[in-house]
Amino acid sequence: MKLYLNDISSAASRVRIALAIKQIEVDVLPVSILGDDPENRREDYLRINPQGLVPALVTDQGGLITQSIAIIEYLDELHPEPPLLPKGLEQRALSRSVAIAIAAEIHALVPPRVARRLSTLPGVTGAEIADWNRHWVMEGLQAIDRLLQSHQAGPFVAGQQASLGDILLFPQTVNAERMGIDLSQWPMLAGIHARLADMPAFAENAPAPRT
Ligand SMILES: N[C@@H](CCC(=O)N[C@@H](CS)C(=O)NCC(=O)O)C(=O)O
Repeated sequence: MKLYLNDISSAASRVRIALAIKQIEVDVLPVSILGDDPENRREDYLRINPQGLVPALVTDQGGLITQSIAIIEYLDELHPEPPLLPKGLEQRALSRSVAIAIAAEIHALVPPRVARRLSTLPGVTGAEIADWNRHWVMEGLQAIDRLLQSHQAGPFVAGQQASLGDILLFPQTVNAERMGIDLSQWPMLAGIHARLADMPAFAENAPAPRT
């Protein structure tokens, strides 16, 4: 299989974590996503992934899978052990809820293409874009912490094993810390983050810092 990615991408980090948990090897093809002429917006890459985003997986059959959650679920169905969703139905739903809250409600508001568009609007400064990013990450993580508290979650997002929800949570909390957000204001979230940071599949596949 071939995985198109960028090391700084938190969406690609999710897939790298899933691959590490399952010990699946793939060919990695880097795609630049920052700057004035990033590879992800070029025609060559749009022919591979019409959405122009990373990650994108090309399967052994030559099929294209886009969207990190769909890729992770594909890998989980292809190689069921160890499973990436808990056994209990409600726990599976909780794991998915957290994953979708991160992908759809937090990350979707703060990727490079949003910053690029905001920077073209009259009078919008770099500081205001940083404030925008911080706002959505803080509001989103706070809501997830409350959700996890209401489910009396632990030690991981949905039970005793790290699952899909944790795989999406970790790159987001790593990036939140890099933005200067103090996770200790959300003790449940901070506890889960710390346990994940101790696991090599997570720690070794965190998104790289932007240089
Ligand atoms: N919902 C998508 C998000 C993919 C995405 O936004 N990836 C970012 C990197 S983290 C990207 O390719 N950004 C390029 C851009 O925003 O122009 C997923 O989960 O795979």
